[in-house]
Amino acid sequence: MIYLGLDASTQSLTAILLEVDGARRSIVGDHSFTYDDALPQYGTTHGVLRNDDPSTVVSPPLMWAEALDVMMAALVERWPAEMRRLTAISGAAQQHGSVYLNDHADSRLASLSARLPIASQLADILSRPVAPIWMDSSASQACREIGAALGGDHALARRTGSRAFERFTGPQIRAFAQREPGAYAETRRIHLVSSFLASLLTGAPASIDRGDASGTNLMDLRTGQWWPEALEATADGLRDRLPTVVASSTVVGTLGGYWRERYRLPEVPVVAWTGDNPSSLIGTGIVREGQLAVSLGTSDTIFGAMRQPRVSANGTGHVFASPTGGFMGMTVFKNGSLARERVRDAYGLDWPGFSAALRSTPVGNGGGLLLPWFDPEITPHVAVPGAHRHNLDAADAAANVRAVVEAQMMALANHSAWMGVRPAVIYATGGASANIEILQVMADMFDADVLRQDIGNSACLGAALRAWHGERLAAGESVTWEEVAAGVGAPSSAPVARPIAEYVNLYADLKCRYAEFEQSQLGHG
Ligand code: XUL
Repeated sequence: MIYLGLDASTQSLTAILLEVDGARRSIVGDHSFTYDDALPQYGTTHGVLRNDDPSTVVSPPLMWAEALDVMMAALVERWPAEMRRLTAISGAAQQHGSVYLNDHADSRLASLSARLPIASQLADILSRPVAPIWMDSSASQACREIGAALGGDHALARRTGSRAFERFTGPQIRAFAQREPGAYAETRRIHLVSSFLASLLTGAPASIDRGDASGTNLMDLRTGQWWPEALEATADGLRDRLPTVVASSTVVGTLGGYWRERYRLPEVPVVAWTGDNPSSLIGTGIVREGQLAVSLGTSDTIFGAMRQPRVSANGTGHVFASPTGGFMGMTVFKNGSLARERVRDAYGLDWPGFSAALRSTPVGNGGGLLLPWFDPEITPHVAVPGAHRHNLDAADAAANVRAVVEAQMMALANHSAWMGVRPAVIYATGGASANIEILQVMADMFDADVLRQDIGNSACLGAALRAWHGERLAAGESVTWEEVAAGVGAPSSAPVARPIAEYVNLYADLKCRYAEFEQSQLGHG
């Protein structure tokens, strides 16, 4: 049986073909491309469009639709036999982004012609030509209004898992309805990136899974359904515009005629798509409480499974519904890979040069600190971007490389303390987990062994594993999450980095100084 997992991240689309044959699982194909390279006609940089205002970050939904076409064509060309034997599909997508469809959308999706590319047939179904994505931080006023209407930050966090965050879909919808009331009135349906892409595959409006619905400030975490008061506090007539919420393992439809005819594919179930972070939880195999994973991607995230929703008192992180039916805690940093690249490029380095700089500099950087807020930051909340240095010469390339990596690891450690987990092991994933020098800083900072997955894209692997789990469940066979997480999803058992006591002690002190520096720059010092 062959399962297709897709991951539509901020910068790229990735696919994994997973074969499950009794107890044996293997990756029989994988493919990835960036939107900038494969679809330059959309004019994105790192998958996004920006203007002069650093708080506004959007992407073209039609680019994601065309990317699905490009991907299916590539998969069928490279793995024709496997694609003909496809059993089910699921996906993961960057979280929070919203796609606004008008009255034409349903009938258009139901009657796509297999002879024409999909994107060319969707040009007039959008009531908003762009989708605000998770990097957008322009909805501050909407956050304040929603928070105030629903009893304040803590009350909102207890109900939905998070206080109002600018990138969350509810505040984004409110900001859109206020700024463009005419376009909002023309909006028939609002999808998350995940449910939009699932709808393109099925040719009908797809439900939103509970994991990704947790990133909206609109779902009641305990009931797993939209929270009526939050819908009302966000925008008029919102209930009618949102798809239903379903458990993550739900089959939301079957592969539509467009894909079957155009690529000669079988009529397979499509399992609900989820957000990339909930999907990574499955892909890293950390389905039990007490384990933590760090994903070093466009965003850096730290997350772990939770049996009961425990929100942070100071509003730092998020609690999401997990695809396993439980919960997950998470903290998110916007200045992830783009900040590492920014430092790499500012000093004319390549990745080997970046690693060499880490090797040549002392642990703790002689006390040199950097707050790498090149973009407005999510954690802690920073509206006006800027990098701040302490004891650090901006001209010293190697010291700045160490400073950005140590800063990111200190922020990950400090701002995940609210989860109350002191892990003996950290599961590292995402592009930058290929860099062993970065993982050594992680091991010393967390005083934990670091395990790395052989498969770098855990969100995509999670999607393929969820396709398997959901398809089997629909067929009446229940595969446990322990079984799903075993084997191909589990990281290799030998740590790739182990903590060194001397450096653990040094970082324990530096983490406090970093927190003080952060507070002083935020104006609370
Ligand atoms: C999660 C978040 C990011 C995006 C990036 O809350 O904002 O991790 O999901 O893909």
